[in-house]
Amino acid sequence: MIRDPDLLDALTDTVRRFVRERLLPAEARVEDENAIPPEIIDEMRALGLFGMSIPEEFGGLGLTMEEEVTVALELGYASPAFRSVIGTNNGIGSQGIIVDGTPAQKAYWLPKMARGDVIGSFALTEPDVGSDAASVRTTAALDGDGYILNGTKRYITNAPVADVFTVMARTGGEGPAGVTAFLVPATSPGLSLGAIDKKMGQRGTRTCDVIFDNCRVPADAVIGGIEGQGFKTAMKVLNRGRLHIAAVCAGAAQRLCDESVAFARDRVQFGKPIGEHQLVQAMLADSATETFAGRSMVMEAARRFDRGDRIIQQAASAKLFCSEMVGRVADRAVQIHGGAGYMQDYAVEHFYRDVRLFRLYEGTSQIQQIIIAREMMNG
Ligand code: COS
Repeated sequence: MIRDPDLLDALTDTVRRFVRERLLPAEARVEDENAIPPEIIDEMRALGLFGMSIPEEFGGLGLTMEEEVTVALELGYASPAFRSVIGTNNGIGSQGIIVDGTPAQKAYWLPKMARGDVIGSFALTEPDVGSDAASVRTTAALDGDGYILNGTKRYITNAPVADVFTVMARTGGEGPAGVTAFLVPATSPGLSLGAIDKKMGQRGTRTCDVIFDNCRVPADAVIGGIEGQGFKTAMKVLNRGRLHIAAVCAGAAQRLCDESVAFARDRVQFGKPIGEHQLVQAMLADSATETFAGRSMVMEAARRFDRGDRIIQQAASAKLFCSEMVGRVADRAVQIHGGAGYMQDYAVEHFYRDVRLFRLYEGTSQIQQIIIAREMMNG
């Protein structure tokens, strides 16, 4: 749903200009330094990007899903690490509070997150728990007027800079019904961080372990105040997150198409630009077609989300298709660039590594297939 097309156009234009004028020129520096320049983070704050999907009443832009994916398509055009800075505040780091938080939790955390003063992070994955999210082993034992958390969370995006974690921990028996979601400030006694992970790509985005060693939180840290709802909260958060990631993939695919066309126009072999050779044209055409398909899927799923339809299947389909699609597009982009595509002088080299993550996080492609098939079988 687009509430005001002119306003959305203005926002999209602003973000597009920001991406072209500020982010693209900083990509090489981010690769070299493995960090996002602080002035860029400040500019993102000023643009309101930390609170895109946080409701207006809490100081965010309150974008609908269709509006959010429109902006995410633009942000996806730059190195994924830039989007990741604001990704958790708009997605998995804040959505648990938005969808299931108590009024007090919303009033306390959301305005700070919307301003970018507080960075939220989502701690579900563990050393022994990834796809089987209902099996989390981190425990939260009731103790007087609070809970004691013990366990380790792994590969947690933005953990090194996070101020508050949405933590999935076991309060009851086995399975999904035993999982509760907690809001745990990074300063909580007993919470510590592991070493920064050395990743394949997405340099500039930091992940690490989050370790709970008798970490005490008050009873009002339970999201929504109800035990046993954490798994469902996580699933709802991921439904929205997967659509957002699909949009980022389609945005990255567009960038890879544009880089490929620019190179194919410039590079001359056999007496003409390689873009005039049919075998290169076939790769360009396949990439453009798949990018268009991905973009169309994302927009349609987002419209249905805003209508209030059940979009579990469509969000999973969009995530599955777009993350796999951008992998193929990145592969073709490197192929079109030839030897140059293997060199760090060209953006396609790091995009090739960066986009690999999209098939893994917020549910692997195989998990999306399982979700899609289950929705189909359950009618
Ligand atoms: N949206 C809303 N509710 C959902 C849901 C969704 N996408 N998926 C499951 N639920 C609900 C179910 O309806 C069920 O509710 P009831 O108890 O009221 O019936 C409850 O949650 C338990 O669901 P289910 O029995 O399907 O749990 P499973 O353990 O079988 O879940 C999947 C399996 C694959 C869906 C889940 O483990 C999953 O999504 N794994 C991937 C996790 C992931 O993305 N990890 C990445 C880390 S986060 S970056």
